[in-house]
Amino acid sequence: GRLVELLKRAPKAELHLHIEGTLEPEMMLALARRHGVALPYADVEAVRAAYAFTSLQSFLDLYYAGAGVLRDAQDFHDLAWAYFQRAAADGVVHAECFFDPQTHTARGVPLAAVFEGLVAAQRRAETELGLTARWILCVLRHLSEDEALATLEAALPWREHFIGLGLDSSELGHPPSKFQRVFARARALGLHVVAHAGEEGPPDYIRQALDLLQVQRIDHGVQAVHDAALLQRLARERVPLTVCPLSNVRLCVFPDLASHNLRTLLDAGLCVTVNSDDPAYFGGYVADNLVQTVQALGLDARAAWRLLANGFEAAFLDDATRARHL
Ligand code: ES4
Ligand code: ZN
Repeated sequence: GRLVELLKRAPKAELHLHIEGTLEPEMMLALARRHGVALPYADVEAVRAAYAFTSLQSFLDLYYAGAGVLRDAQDFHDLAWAYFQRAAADGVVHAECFFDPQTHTARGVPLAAVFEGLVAAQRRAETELGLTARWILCVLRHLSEDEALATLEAALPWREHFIGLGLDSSELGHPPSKFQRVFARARALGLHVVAHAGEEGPPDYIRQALDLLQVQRIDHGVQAVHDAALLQRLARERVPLTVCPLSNVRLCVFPDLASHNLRTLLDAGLCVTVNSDDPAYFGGYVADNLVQTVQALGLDARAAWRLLANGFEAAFLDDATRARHL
C-alpha cells in the first residue's frame, strides 16, 4: 500500500551494517576468479543454498570464509561502492558501517589496502550519491583483548577515517568485560563506542557493555526484554538499540518476523532503530527490513515514522552532516 511505498522512499540512517556482510554471491565468485581463490561453491545458487543458518556461529563460519576473496584495495572499493549504490536506492542518506580489520590482516591483507579501498568508495558515495558514510572499526570478540588493542593501535595512522570502535563476532563466552582496556583506549582517543550485545547473549552482557565499556549504542540488544530493570534503564537513558530483524530471523533468534520483540521494545520507550546487519547473507537490505517488519508486526505509520526518526537521533552526526540531512 501507500505506507510501504513511502517507507521505501523515506530518508534513512543505516547504523548496523557490516561491509563484509554486503558481499553478494556474484561478487564473491567474481573476486574468487580474479584472485584464483578456491571456493567450495560451483555457482551463485550453490552459494545461496549454503545460507541455511542455525545460529550466529553457523553464519560466522561462512561469513569469514566468504571474506577470504577480499585481497586488495580495489576489492574493498568495489564491495563498498556496490553497497553504497544499493543503500542509496533504498533511501539511505547516512550510513555508519562496520569493518573487521582482523578478518583481513590475519590473511596477510595490509590494513592500508583495506582503508584505501573503503575510503575511496566513501568519497564516491558522498560526491556521486549524496550519501554520507562513516566507518566503525570492529574488533573480534573471539580473539584476545591484546589482539584488539594491537589492531586499534595499528589503525591509528588512519585515525581520521573512522569514527568509532565496535565489538562483534561470537558473543556467547566472550562477554564485554573481556574488552575493558581497548574500549577505554578508544574513548581516550575520542572515538565513539558501540558493542554487539544481547543478540544471543544474556541481558547481563548488555549491562556490561553499558557499565564496563560505556557504549553509546547497543547493537542488537533484543535479549533486554528478559530483564525488566535493564529495559527501564535503556528507556530512561535513551540508549539506542540497532535492531536487525531479518538477521535475527535468519540466525534463529526468533522463529519468524511476526514473533520479533521489536514492538515490545518500542512500546517500552526504547530508541529502537531498524538496520540490515549482513544483507547479502540475510536476504534483505534496510528497506526490506523496515517494510517486512512493519507488515509482520502490523505497525502503524506513526510507529514506522518513529523507527526512521530514531535512526537519525541515534546516528553519530556532526552538526554540519546533521544540517545537511535534516
Ligand atoms: C555479525 Cl549478525 C553478527 N553478529 C555478530 N558479529 C557479526 N559480524 C558480522 N555479523
Ligand atoms: Zn552485526
